[in-house]
Amino acid sequence: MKVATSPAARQKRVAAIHDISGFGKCSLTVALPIISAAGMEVSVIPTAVLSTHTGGLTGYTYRDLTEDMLPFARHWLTLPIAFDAVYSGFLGSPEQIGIVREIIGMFRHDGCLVVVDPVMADDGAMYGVFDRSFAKGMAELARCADVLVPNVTEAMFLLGEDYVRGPYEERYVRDLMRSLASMGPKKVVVTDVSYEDGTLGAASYDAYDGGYGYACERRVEGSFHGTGDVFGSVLVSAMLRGLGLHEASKAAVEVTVESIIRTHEAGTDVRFGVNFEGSIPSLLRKLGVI
Ligand code: PXL
Repeated sequence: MKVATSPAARQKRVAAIHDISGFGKCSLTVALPIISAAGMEVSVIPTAVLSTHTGGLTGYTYRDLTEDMLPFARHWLTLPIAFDAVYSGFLGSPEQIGIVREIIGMFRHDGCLVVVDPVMADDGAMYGVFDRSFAKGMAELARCADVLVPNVTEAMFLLGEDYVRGPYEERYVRDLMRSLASMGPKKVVVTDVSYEDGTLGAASYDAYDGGYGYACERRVEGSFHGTGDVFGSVLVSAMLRGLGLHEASKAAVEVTVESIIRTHEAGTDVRFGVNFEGSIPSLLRKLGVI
């Protein structure tokens, strides 16, 4: 058996900072399989452990791990390891916003991509576990990102703007992305953007060269849970495999929409997450892994 051992074959490593929801396919139960399948090692700092996610399911258990996060990171600092990306998502308490900023400061170096998904809202409303003051804190975390990946609701809340329902004028979304980039992140991808009824996509902006991108597919009615995490995990995987921002965003739209269509056709309860597993082969082909 021949195993690649050249320096070019060094395996990349991602620090993923999200909750683990036992059932419902979101956050770490999505980030781990997707990023691992793409060939990257994933180290995790869990923010909370829940029996299920909080979107439309009731009675879930919730163990907040705020106290454990800095000790995790400080332990890692004693090891001879570095991260190619830090990818944060759902946080278990408002105090974790400052903690994640501190952890990013510990692990940031020239070759490390900091990707922040400011998970807190969807479809015009904050998630029940968060309030509007959480959005102000999230804006502080967003300032530390190299790549910021909000959905369109989160984008408006980060900027302190009232939610406006789509379809949108392209100019409006471009202004939104430039405003987000002026907070700090040089690359911005906004999901859940449509310019036309019946479509769903993501817009991207790279402040380094002023370039915009937009990728869209057909919209399936319904609010499918965990799709932001599928999108973010594919985006991180694709960028670490060397795709540019707009290409990576297109791959993430395609995988997310394919997963939604597969789940819709199977008639699965939308709260139970999407069948992203069926898209792993096509993801690996898009990324040139196979
Ligand atoms: O997919 C975002 C997410 C992650 N984790 C938990 C959630 C949600 C969205 O509702 O509840 C626990």
